[in-house]
Amino acid sequence: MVGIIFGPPGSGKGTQAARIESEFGLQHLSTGDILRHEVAQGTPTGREAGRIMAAGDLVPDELIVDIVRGRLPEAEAGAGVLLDGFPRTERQAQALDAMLAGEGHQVDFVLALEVPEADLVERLLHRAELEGRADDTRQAIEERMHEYHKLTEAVFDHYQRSGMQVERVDGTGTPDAVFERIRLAVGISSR
Ligand code: B4P
Repeated sequence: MVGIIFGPPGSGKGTQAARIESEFGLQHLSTGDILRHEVAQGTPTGREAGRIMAAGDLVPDELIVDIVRGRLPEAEAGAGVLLDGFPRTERQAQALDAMLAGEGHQVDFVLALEVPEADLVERLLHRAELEGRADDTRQAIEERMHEYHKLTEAVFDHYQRSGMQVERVDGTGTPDAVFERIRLAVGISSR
């Protein structure tokens, strides 16, 4: 099974993906986490991505597609994979579709978390106080929202057009309340 958790920055993708992983056995593959690990390790990929991420911009499609291509087969091997933060552009969505088609697979569901922008900014500024993430500054958050509207929203349309199961989920309220809505929306059986 291949699922995508989709939504604007701060909508709770990482938070909910961790729960879906532990309850449904889908392996959580977060491109943001992978990139932050590369940055922390000081690898060539991390050096290229770190500056771009801190500014709130998207890293180049080719770089991220290569990362996912390298990890997808292993991640898919068990019960399936939940992609978090990927695809984030139409080109990434096309690349993913082609990768999966090569194995006779396709995206099974897309979960789209919906949260008003004012709440998103508040969540990210709150996280900045707790974790001090380089891209949780007011200026970078503004740029991330801009990139989301300019490039990432198109991914939602891409999957809706192709007739996939796309579920909009209200992402407001407590993480527990959001997870209950996800459980109802996707209806995947627990392992
Ligand atoms: P990500 O790591 O994906 O960052 P994000 O969109 O902010 O999501 P995240 O998962 O961290 O936050 P969440 O919504 O769970 O990407 C970071 C950067 O990496 C990108 O800007 C880009 O530069 C680069 N990148 C990654 N993938 C890429 C790709 N495919 N192509 C190009 N570039 C890519 O949670 C946010 C906060 O809200 C948390 O503090 C959480 O505790 C809180 N929260 C969650 N649920 C809540 C709730 N219900 N109520 C209150 N708070 C809640």
